[in-house]
Parts: sequence; C-alpha cells; structure tokens
Amino acid sequence: RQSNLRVLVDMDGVLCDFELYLLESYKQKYPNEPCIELQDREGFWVKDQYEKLKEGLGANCVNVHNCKGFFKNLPEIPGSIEAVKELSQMENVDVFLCTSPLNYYKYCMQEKYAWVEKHLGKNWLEKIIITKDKTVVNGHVLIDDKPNITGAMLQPSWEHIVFTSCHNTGTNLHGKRRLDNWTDGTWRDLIEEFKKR
Ligand code: T3P
Repeated sequence: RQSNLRVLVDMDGVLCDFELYLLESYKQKYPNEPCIELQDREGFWVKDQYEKLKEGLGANCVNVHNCKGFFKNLPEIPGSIEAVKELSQMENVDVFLCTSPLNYYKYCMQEKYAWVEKHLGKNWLEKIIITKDKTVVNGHVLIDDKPNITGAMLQPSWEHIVFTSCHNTGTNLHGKRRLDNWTDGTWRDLIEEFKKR
C-alpha cells in the first residue's frame, strides 16, 4: 500500500458509552417511567424502542441526550482510550475519529470536542471528522457499532467492522465482521490483518 492504513473509529458506542449513560440518566430523570435495560435493547435508535414500549417515552430519551452535559460526560467504553492511543502509535497506521452529530447540535458538537480533548488530548482534535454521511469518508476500515451505514457512496472505500453493542448483539450483520471489545486484544490481530492487505 502506498499510504498508511487509515482506520476510522466511531465515537458513540465505540469510544464513549452512549447507551449506558443514556439509561442511567433516563432513570434519574424519569424514575417512575418504565425503561429498557441494556440486555433488552434492540435496534440502533434508542427512542424508537422506547416509543414502542409506551407512547411518549421516545421523547423522554431525546430530552435526555439533548441535555447540556450529556455528550461531555459520557463514560469511556472499557479499554477504548488506551486502545486507540496504541493504535495511533502503530507503524503505518493513521487513526481518525469519525462521528455523526445530532441535528440538535447546541451541545453535542462542542461536547464531542471537549470529550476528545479530555480523554485523548489536544492533539486528537486534529483527528476528528464530523459527518452525517460516513460513506463519503475515505478510509480502509471503519469501526462503528451502527450495523447499517448508508449514504451517497454505494461502495464506500472502507470495510465496516461492527463494534458489538447492546443494541446490535442480535442483529443480522449480513456477513460483516465484528469487533467485540477493546480489552481482549483481538483488535490488534484485526489491524495487523488489514495492514497485510
Ligand atoms: P456516532 O456517529 O459517534 O456513533 O446521532 C448522533 C450521534 O449519537 C451518533 O454518534 C450516534 C449517536 N446516537 C446513538 O448512538 N443512538 C441514538 O439513539 C441517537 C439518537 C444517537
């Protein structure tokens, strides 16, 4: 390969724990409403499953993630920070953080930057790619928990590796491969394999 291996790493669900923090914050904000425990989550959009459970609960979810401080305070997915730091140090590898903003951008956008600065450091602000359409981003690998990533490019340059999350454990990935975690070291084998291509 003439260039380094470009690895695009998604934020929510891969680096930061959107699902866990949404559930915790929801329980705090709506202690008397039913909720969906992580082992029962299905489908990518949290609000859709809540709305099916009971009318109006979808809007509650939106209220939770649209709040000031939500994106800034997301906990890290175990091992993610250490892993992407190591990944970025690997020879012939370039890492980019590839994330989509909420349309309600008031807090989300600046807080994503704040999160990266806090957890990874100022240098990583250079690595952020904000886009609603990840298919037009040119990379070799995209690690993302959203099972179905579509957009203007029918055949994106990257291979999508699905990062396992509570909402996609039962999802049919139509042959796409998974990365289950950042902690058991399998991500290193995956990257080495891509480097050899
Ligand atoms: P990312 O591209 O970093 O995964 O939609 C904006 C971001 O919030 C996007 O971030 C995905 C995440 N998100 C969820 O993961 N689940 C949801 O239900 C919503 C509304 C957003």
